[in-house]
Amino acid sequence: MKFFLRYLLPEIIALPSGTPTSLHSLFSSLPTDMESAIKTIVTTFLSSARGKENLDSKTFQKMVKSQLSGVMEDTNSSSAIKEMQQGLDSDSDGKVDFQEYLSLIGYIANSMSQSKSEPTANSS
Ligand SMILES: [Ca+2]
Repeated sequence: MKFFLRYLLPEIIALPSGTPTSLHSLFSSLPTDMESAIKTIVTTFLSSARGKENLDSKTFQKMVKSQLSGVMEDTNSSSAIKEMQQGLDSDSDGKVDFQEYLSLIGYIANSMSQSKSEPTANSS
């Protein structure tokens, strides 16, 4: 499970090459909940993409249906997922790359935080 750190870190933060990174040893001990969550987000993308850089339409459909049906409505509707994919597709190549996938995660996280912090108006 260490490989993806090596794979991603140089792109996210430019570490001087050859620097032994303390971040690297982070995952040799038990990960925290947050680390596990981030790891899951990354590995879900990587395993869905199966070695490719993008999720094609079909793969994205499958991933959303199998992974996000608990937090999102309409995951049983292929056209709704297609529509969402088009909304995420910032470079309009018809596929979902890692950044676009992260936008989806961000969107979901944002929705979750709002639904938790906003008092339910009708309940008072
Ligand atoms: Ca794209």
